[in-house]
Amino acid sequence: MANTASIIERSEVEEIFSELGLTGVLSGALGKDWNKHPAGAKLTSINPSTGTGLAEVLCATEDDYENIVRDSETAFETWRMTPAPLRGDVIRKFGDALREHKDALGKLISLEMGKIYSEGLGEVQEAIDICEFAVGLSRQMYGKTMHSERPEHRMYEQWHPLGMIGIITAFNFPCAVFTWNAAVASVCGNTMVWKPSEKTPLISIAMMKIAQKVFEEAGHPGVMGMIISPDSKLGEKMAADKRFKLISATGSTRMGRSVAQVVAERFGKSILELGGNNALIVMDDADMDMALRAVAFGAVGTAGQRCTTTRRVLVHESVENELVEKLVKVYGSINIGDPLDKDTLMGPLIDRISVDHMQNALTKIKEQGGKVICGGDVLEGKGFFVKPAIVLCQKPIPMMKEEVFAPILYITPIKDVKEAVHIQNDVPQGLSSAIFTNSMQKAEWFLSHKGSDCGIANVNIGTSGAEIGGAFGGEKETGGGRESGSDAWKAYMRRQTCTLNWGAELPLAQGVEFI
Ligand code: UN1
Repeated sequence: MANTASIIERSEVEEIFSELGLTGVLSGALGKDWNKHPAGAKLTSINPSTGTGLAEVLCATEDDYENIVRDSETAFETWRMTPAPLRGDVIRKFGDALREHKDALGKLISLEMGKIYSEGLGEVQEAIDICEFAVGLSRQMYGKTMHSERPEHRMYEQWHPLGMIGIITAFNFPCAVFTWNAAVASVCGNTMVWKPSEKTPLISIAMMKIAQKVFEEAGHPGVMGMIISPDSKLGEKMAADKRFKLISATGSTRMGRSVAQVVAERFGKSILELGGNNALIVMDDADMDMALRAVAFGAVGTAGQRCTTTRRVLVHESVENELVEKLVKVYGSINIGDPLDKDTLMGPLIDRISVDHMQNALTKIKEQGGKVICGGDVLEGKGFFVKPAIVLCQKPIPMMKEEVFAPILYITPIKDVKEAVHIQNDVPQGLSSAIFTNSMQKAEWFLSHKGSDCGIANVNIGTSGAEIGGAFGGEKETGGGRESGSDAWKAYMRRQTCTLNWGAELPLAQGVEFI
């Protein structure tokens, strides 16, 4: 075989892959079978901690796309007929398999994406949790019954699967966000094709291989497929392809805007989980230690590369100095380096482009009057390491309205909760928000309809690290979609309202008389 793309140098990857049973050619086109004769172009997975290649993967071609889509459509015919609790049982096994390989997957996430091991493990746990949620859900996809206004009539609604769906995910949560969609969508009876980020092909292949093994053993090959390609055309093709009844897209607002338009044009459905620009408000009566820890994790965790990352702290003027002083100390004590080293709290950014992007943003921030009081430097040597930055802004500056996917934290003083919420909401995005206060009035005001306009609003909890039980997503340019828990499952199904006449007359609704 001409193509021999495979693991390059890191023995860790070799170990992890052999634990996961992933041997031979690494194909980014995974259909019904592990693609044994891939023909696509080579893509190198880069370790962001060293800047060197971890492994080479063969990308999906247009032919692979067609085959995988066809298999997925075929699989839908039998999967839809499988009772939902039995579908749940397959997802239970998928969750068990993730649990079995939790350490290896967590390690692979750290190697390929760069988040610290504890966060890598946390991400796999999030995937396990949503599988468990989906198992329960498989017996709870309830429809309502209504009282008909007509005699001897019964009215109810039921939920049917949509068909084949497309899942587009970003590099920062390659395992959890796929599973939020895949676990829920599959108990709903859908089949799916996943297009992960080309920046994290190895963890995506590992996840898909685990899923496919479980589905194959359960007698349902083809329910999950995957195409990896750095070519944005394949993503655009998915968005335009009528066979995908729903496109669930997680990523930048720019990507989401184009996906949404193309999908809407053909009357498809979409779930959009796009950019965030999350603020954390610290009031004068807040527990400072708690607030401090929440800000540190929210702003520095995952090197500022979560959509829920704390990007702005709006702090009461009377406690600003105290918070800033303590925060600068905390920033100074944060170990930056190898994400697999247990003392490390911050790993690298995903690539050189992100490093440059952060530097350009800092230049603009300074031009606009922002005062960088700590961090922001690029660390010399291998990999894509930076120091997290704190920027003081007496008043909001235009850059504060942009999501920069890097650890830049703005701190702005506020006089009261109303001013804080006004500044918080005065950005195009609306994902996550938080307030630290011990005042019930301030907390409730923040949570009221006059308060936070975000999809997530927390009290005495940071902006990131949401649990899977709630619906996840946000408003405005965040896209309005909801994934994960609560009743987010409804977006993966079509609702049917059924009215049944069991009488011998044909009364019309609203009392209309006809023949
Ligand atoms: C994302 O960054 O796209 O709430 C997802 C959190 C995580 C998920 C983040 N549970 O921070």
